[in-house]
Order: sequence, then structure tokens, then C-alpha cells
Amino acid sequence: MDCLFCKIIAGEIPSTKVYEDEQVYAFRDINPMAPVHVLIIPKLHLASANEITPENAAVVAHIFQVIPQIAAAEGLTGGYRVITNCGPDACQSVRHLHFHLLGGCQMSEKMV
Ligand code: DGP
Repeated sequence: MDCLFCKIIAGEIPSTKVYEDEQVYAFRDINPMAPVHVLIIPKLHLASANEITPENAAVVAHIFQVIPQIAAAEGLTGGYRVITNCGPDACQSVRHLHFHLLGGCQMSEKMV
């Protein structure tokens, strides 16, 4: 499968890892939009939030258990924002489900 994030998980494309377990990989975004900008992805290839089903939803729940651990490790004591872009209207550019973890600054009230 020609998927950029599957290649990052496989180590075929380098990334700066911040967390990994059997189900999840997390790494720094190449184009950070905040002082801390981490992408958290399931190792299972799901193209977007549209592919979450009752059968695979446990990995998403697991990601949301891992996010506070990563946020704490990154020193995000003031809070953080989690975003997933789904489809062209949301400007999703990589078709592998990913959650942006953003923090380390005061974010705007505009747009969520
Ligand atoms: P989205 O627009 O929601 O699909 O976000 C995709 C993100 O992936 C975007 O913020 C930039 C990041 N990205 C794209 N290619 C690479 C890469 O090769 N390495 C890393 N670390 N991040 C990447």
C-alpha cells in the first residue's frame, strides 16, 4: 500500500518518534503549527475517521488514552487541542487516520 504514514510506521521514511506501542505510533509533525505538534496514528491503516467501525474503534479509544500521556511528557500543563481532518473539505492531506496534538501556546478561540 502506498501510504506515507504506513511507511513512517515501518521506518522506511524517517520521523521523530515521541511514543510507540503495539497499536499506536506518534511523531512530530514535519510542519509544526504550534510549539508542540505531534501526530498520533494507529498502526492499522484506516484512511480517515470515516473508516472507524465498531470492529476497529478500540484503537481510537486507545489513542485517546495515550494522548494525555504524550501531552504530559511534552509538558502541556496548560492544556492542548486534538484535531483530526477528515476528507477534502477539512483539507485532509494524508489518507491515514491521524490526530494532531497541538499545544505549548495560547490558541485562538476561533475554529473550535
Ligand atoms: P492533514 O492535513 O490533517 O492530513 O495533516 C497531515 C500532516 O502530516 C501535516 O500537518 C504535515 C504532516 N506530514 C506530511 N508529511 C509528513 C512527513 O513526511 N513527516 C512528518 N513528520 N509529517 C508529515
